[in-house]
Amino acid sequence: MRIVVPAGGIGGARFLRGLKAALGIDAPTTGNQSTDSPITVIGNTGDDITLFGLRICPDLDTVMYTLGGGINEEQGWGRADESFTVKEELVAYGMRPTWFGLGDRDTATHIVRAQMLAAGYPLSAVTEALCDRWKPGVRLLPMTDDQVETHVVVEDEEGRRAIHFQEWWIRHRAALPAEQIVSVGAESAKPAPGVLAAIAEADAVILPPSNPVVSVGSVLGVPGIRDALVDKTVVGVSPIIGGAPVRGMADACLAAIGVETSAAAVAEHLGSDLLDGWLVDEADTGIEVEGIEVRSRPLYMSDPAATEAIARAAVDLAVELSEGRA
Ligand code: FO1
Repeated sequence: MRIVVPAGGIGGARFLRGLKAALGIDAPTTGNQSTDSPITVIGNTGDDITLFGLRICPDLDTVMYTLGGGINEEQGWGRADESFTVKEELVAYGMRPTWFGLGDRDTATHIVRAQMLAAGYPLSAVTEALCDRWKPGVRLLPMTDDQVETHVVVEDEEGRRAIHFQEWWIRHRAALPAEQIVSVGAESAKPAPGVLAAIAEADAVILPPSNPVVSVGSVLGVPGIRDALVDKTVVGVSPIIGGAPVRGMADACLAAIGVETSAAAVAEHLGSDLLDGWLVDEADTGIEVEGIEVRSRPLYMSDPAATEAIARAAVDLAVELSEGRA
């Protein structure tokens, strides 16, 4: 069974760990897992930022580290056993910005990526090379090889301006009201090699509980991807439980686009032409969304077994609905 998962960072990566378990994809083995895994991840690259001459891809790295066993578990991003000597030295040189938590181990990933990009390799080839080491057990594709960056229009005492998503997210903790969220470059971006083929060949598409605006939304914003997904059976897992995001600050992003922070509103926002099924938590039992099959079950990814059960339920609903489509 081939499954495509458009994913963002922390929530998406944790869900993918459960999906691998549900499909019996065991721990990293020898050989390059990216080609023979039944799971293809279309990773969000809108979070990407260039700092200190390095190209940093937070959501691709979060998926790669989480599934490859290198993630800082409690943080959900960055490497385990990390140190910040390079960051301290950059500060000592007066380098800006100082708000980005650049870890020493993580810096090696960004150096490999910067070197390969400078040599002319596309991001998809870089990602495959990095996954040769981490063996995430899924095929990890960037949503595009073109540069697409999420920027946020804000206004404060410094005036009205657009800042990079990372500055809004990390420095301002998304507390600065966002007037607009813009995917800079999306209109001319093309799906990365293999993305449309993976979608066409998929038996099911699952939208994990990633941020529906800046993660899943960014992937859907690459021209051609959403249209390709509409033809498939798509089941989403709500990132909102009982009116609040489980983790992260999706509510700040939803407010920026005028969408209520609720499981029903997010499903309506994603669209009944895209979504066939929508898993919501028991706190949201009984909600109905026109044209979408809503099922409720516990959705807190509280431990590996719970996460695997959620992933299993998403796959089972996709199978049920795809048989209905046949
Ligand atoms: N998130 C933070 O809240 N603070 C940080 O200092 C930080 C640094 C960082 C470094 C590398 C990386 O891959 C991710 C990092 N993140 C940090 C998370 C980042 O903001 C991502 O955009 C989130 O994953 C949101 O999707």
